[in-house]
Amino acid sequence: MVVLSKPAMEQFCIVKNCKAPTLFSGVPLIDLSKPDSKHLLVKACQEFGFFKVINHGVPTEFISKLESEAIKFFSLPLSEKEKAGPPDPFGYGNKKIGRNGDIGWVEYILLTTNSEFNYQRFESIIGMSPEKLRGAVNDYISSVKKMACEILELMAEGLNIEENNVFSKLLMDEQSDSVFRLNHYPPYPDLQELNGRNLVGFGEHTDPQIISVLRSNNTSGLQIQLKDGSWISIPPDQTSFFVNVGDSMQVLTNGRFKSVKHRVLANSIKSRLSMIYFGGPPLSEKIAPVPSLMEGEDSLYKEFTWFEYKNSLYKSRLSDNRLDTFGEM
Ligand code: GA4
Repeated sequence: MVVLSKPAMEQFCIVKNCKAPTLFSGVPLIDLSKPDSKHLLVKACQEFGFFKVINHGVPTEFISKLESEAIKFFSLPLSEKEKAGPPDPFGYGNKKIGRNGDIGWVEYILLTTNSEFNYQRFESIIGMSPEKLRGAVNDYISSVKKMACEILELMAEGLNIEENNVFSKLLMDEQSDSVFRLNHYPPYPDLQELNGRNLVGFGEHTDPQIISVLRSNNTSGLQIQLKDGSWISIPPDQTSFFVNVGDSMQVLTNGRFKSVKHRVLANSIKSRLSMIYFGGPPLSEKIAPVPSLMEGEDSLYKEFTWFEYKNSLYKSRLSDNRLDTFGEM
């Protein structure tokens, strides 16, 4: 079993064990094979900014191939894994998240999906083949991106936007600034120390991009925040995908769709492995509400490019409300 080195507990974020551990049974379920899914999708994005997808078309083989590469990597000694770090911004990271002092009970690999990531970092790591890893990541991402685009097209249809591919074109663009992340949350066995509270694996935040598509193994931990501020635990499901509305989508829909606040709590028994595709626009893209959604409405946001948003987000802490800076007064 791989454990992260024992931290000074005061560095970590610990949360009260409220009603959250009861698994929530009301996660909206979107069946991509059903023609009426666009209406349910819109409702889910307005209410939760979050839903679960079945009949997604991503081959199981791609998921298991990438999962086994990830398990192989995360099972290695820290000194080997560190050869693929630091995440500057891409590569292996351990506990430190971002640049401004956030930490979590997590280790991860962050990759870009457009420009060439230098897989040579994995060359000298025992038992890893950069080519095999690259192949597994590329097969997985191209299939998940296809599903994400299908979902984005359904969202646009559900919002009665006539313009074709208004959202999906942003991900299809060769310059799409998308990110891929493999997160490993080792079990945290020292529960007595926590007095029934929970150690935070990945602190609360919203995703800055347009859409995020997550697949995890069967270990719980993911929680989302409801509109009333309460946290609910999402039952894991390794055969489905979970989708988050990101900050950029909230802006594109002039606030109709909600960028969902979420976090991951460490598990005391099992490790959690998740793979997340963050679909972002090209850097030069203006992030502004779609004109046809603006009839009789003012924009809730100042105009900004994805490049400007990224610059500001890397100066922020994980839990900051990053869209605040861009809200119209
Ligand atoms: C959250 C979503 C993605 O995981 C991520 C994260 C990024 C990072 O890990 O480098 C950030 C975080 C995320 C938002 C605020 C900044 C940047 C950590 C952090 C404290 C890759 C992303 O795009 O934004």
